[in-house]
Amino acid sequence: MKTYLVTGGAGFIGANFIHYMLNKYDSIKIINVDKLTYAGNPENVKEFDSHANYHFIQADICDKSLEDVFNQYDIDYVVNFAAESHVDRSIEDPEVFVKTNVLGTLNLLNLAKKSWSFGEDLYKEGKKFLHVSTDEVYGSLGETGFFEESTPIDPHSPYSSSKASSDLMVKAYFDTYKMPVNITRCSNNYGPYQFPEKLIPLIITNCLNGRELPLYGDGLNIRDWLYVEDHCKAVDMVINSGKPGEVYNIGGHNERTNIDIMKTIIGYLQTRVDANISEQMITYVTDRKGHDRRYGINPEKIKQELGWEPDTKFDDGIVKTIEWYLNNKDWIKNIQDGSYQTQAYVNAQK
Ligand code: NAD
Ligand code: TDX
Repeated sequence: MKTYLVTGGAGFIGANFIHYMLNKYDSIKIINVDKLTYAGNPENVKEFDSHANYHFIQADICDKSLEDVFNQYDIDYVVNFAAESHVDRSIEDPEVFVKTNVLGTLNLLNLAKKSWSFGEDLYKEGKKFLHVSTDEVYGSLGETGFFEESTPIDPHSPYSSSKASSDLMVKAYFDTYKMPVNITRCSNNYGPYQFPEKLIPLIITNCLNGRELPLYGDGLNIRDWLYVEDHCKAVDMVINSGKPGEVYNIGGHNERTNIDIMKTIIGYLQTRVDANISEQMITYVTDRKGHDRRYGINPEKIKQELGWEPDTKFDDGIVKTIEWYLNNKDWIKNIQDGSYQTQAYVNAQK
């Protein structure tokens, strides 16, 4: 039985990954280490509270005493989702991004290295440190071309710079110590459990609450959207079959302008929920500082080498996502009134 140390598993993608893995495999164990920052919500994984192969630990990835976790459980795979993830917050306060994203990743690398006791030039079979990164480390594209794994990193925001720094540290542990690592760089995710500060859940929840829909700049910035489960499937494949030391880009060629995303959500909710939900709710606001214009992933490497393909088309994924938020109004309410954090604390103490 393989044991996975998943960090950040109470957040959006980490929680979806835990759902994906525990539903797919009977014979794995998952240890979820999450600090429960504002972005962590134990409700996202509550259905596994009494699952025999799941264990939750509230801890900071920067904490050196996490060595106890490596000692207690025989960890085979580290899957590092934990991060400060919101670009706008990084522009306001970069420091915590460096602490968690850079120093936290370094701490995990050190703990894994010690626990796996690598010798000289030794790739240890069956061990893997998978670092979940982002296409934002490549910077911004013009109107043509895509991010390749060979595209030089050129991050612009404090968030993407911190992710790029952690990527380089992971690469150093492969180059220097031969630690079997992979780095995945995925495009924008959407789906259930995404915190409503990010574009898609923010627009859905603001539509439902009759609030303005803030659109940055001219609304024509482009993001490449992937349904979260397809990202989880790719991470699983890279853990099992990715060549040590390699970077894998993940994306489904689904580029949309932000205004297009807003109009799609408004159009669906207008007929599904309330005819008063309209494009008049869109409010053009001051642009994000240093706002990257366009992201677009070339996923050929993961397709060719590992046989990965996305399963969910955007038109289906966005409907599934909107319906999830409509069916989980208490989840939204608990975030909006802040009770998810008290609740989170109480649950974590159990
Ligand atoms: P999120 O903000 O929803 O979740 C982050 C989780 O990490 C939270 O549960 C939080 O409590 C936890 N965390 C934060 N600091 C921690 C610390 N110091 N110690 C332990 N836990 C901590 O983020 P997400 O959107 O799920 O992103 C997960 C990962 O995927 C991140 O590394 C992000 O850079 C990457 N990524 C995200 C996207 C996207 O579109 N959301 C795309 C590509 C890559
Ligand atoms: O209110 C908004 N209005 C708006 O126009 C918000 C929150 C965003 N935007 C724009 C900015 C971006 O062009 O929408 C686009 C998407 O914004 P975010 O949801 O904040 O995502 P982004 O900045 O693209 O970063 C996301 O994808 C890559 C994740 O937050 C990162 O963690 C991931 O690495």
